[in-house]
Amino acid sequence: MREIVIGAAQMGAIQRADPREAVVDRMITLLDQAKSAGCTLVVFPELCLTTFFPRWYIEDQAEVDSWFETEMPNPATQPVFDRARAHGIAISFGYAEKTPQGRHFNTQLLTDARADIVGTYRKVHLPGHSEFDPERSFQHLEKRYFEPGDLGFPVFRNMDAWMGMLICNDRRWPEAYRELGLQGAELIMLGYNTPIGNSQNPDESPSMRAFHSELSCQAGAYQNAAWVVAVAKAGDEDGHPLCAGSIIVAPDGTIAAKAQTDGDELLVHACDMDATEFGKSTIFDFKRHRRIEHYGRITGQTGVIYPDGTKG
Ligand code: CDT
Repeated sequence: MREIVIGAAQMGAIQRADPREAVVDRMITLLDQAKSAGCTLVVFPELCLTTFFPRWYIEDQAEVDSWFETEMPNPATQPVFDRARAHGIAISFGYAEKTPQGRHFNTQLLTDARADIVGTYRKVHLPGHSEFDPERSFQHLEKRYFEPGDLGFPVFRNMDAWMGMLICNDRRWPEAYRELGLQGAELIMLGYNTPIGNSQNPDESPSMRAFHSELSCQAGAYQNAAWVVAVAKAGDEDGHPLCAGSIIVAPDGTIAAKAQTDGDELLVHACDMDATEFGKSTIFDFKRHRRIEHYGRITGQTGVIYPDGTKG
């Protein structure tokens, strides 16, 4: 048995005017709850230090940069690392990263139980658009503010387990999970900010948004025999509601824990990394069953090409 007691630290809304220090206080409260619950690893949402700023069209680069972190930890976030270290809890959280070279990424970090960073992941699948779209009731400008991640899908040895990360929209792409699965990932941690209300599909209900989130995470867990911890930033940010429904999914695809609110809420589950062994050695024994001679299109093309050669 290789048990990790995991806390999925869902966070409620963060308004545009909320300073990082106020958010950090909330993260510390969740860490204290996690300590009381016996957690040894806590996962926070995507871009968890600020409001989901890609909904705002901002032309001034200095203002854009004000949403980014140029180092990690930094004075605002150091208290989170200090509390995690004091509790002996490893953490993973998402933030907007500006590198010393001036590059911008949507990033998630992972620490060990001493709060030392063991690795980072930069979001590969960036949804939305890059220019102001007057047709939309709200913007989704991730393609404007971030570059696609340049680190691939790394997997790290941490706490006697193989761990990888995805970020939000990545969870909808089976290729992302498979990249991690092919490196033996036993635990996949991801955070998300998923708007409710879709100006491109006004009929889509909030429950459909939540269903698709669960469906994607459960499929990714089952098809790679890995634990998936999916953590929302939820609630209403300045009139823009976000999908809640954080979940911890077992390697057989079943939901082990699920959030009940759209606010700050800690889900706790004791996750046995050895529970991944059955799936990895039977139906998803990749070495025996995968037929890579038939998978060329997966990496050879992006869009659809019909059998008659026309492009979709
Ligand atoms: N943050 C993020 O990636 N959100 C996307 C919204 C897609 S709709 C433009 C998601 O997949 O949840």
